[in-house]
Amino acid sequence: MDEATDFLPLDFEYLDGAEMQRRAAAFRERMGLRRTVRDFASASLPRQVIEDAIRTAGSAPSGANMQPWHFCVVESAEIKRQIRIAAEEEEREFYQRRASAEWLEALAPLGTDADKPFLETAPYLIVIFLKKFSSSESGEKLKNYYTAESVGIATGLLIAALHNAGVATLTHTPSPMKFLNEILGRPVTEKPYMILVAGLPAQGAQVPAIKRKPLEEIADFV
Ligand code: IYR
Repeated sequence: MDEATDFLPLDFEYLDGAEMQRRAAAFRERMGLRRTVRDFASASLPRQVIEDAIRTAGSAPSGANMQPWHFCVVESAEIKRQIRIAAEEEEREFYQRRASAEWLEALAPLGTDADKPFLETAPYLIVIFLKKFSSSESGEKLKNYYTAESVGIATGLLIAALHNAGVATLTHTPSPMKFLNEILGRPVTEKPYMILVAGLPAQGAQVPAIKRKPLEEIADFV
C-alpha cells in the first residue's frame, strides 16, 4: 500500500427522509426473514452468487484498511467430507466433555448435536480466515489491527448479501478449528474464524421458534 493515499471525490447517494425510511423499512423486513438454517438441500446455485456476496463482504471497513480476511470456498465433495469428519470429532468432544452444563442448557432449545450432515449436503462451505498479518508489496510482514471486529463486520455483510440473493446460511464454529488450516492449506498466521454453510433449505426445513428482542430492549436513544 502507498504511504501517501490519493483522495477522490466521494460517490454518495443523498436521499430524502421519506426515501430513507422506505429503504430502511424494506431492508428491515427482508433481513427479518433471515433465519439460521441447519437442514440444507443438496441443490447447487450459481457460483457467481457466492463470488458477488464475497465481493460485498470484502467491502467491509477494516482496521487501517488491511482487509484482514480470506474466504476459502469449498465445493469439493472430498474436502467437505474431510471437514465434516474433523468437525464432528471436535463437536463430540464439545458435547460430551468440553461444554459446561450451563452451555448445553442454553443450546438445548436449538436442538443441535455433534452430527453435522450439512457440512456435506450444502453446496458451499465458505471458510472464513482471519489474517493476523498481511504482507506488504515488498513482502514484509505487516501487523493487522482490529481483526476480530473487521472480520465480524465482513461476515455480517456476507450473510446479509447471501440472504438478499436468496441463499440460506448457517454460522458454524466447531471449536477448536485448527484442522481447517491443515485441510485447506492456509498458513498458521491465519486463524479460522467461522464456517459459513451456504445453500438452499431442504424442502420442509424447520427452524426453532425464537423471538427477536424488540427495539426498546436492544437500543437506547439518549
Ligand atoms: N459449535 C457447536 C455448539 C454450538 C454453540 C453455539 I453458542 C450455538 O449457537 C450453536 C451451536 C455446534 O455447532 O453444534
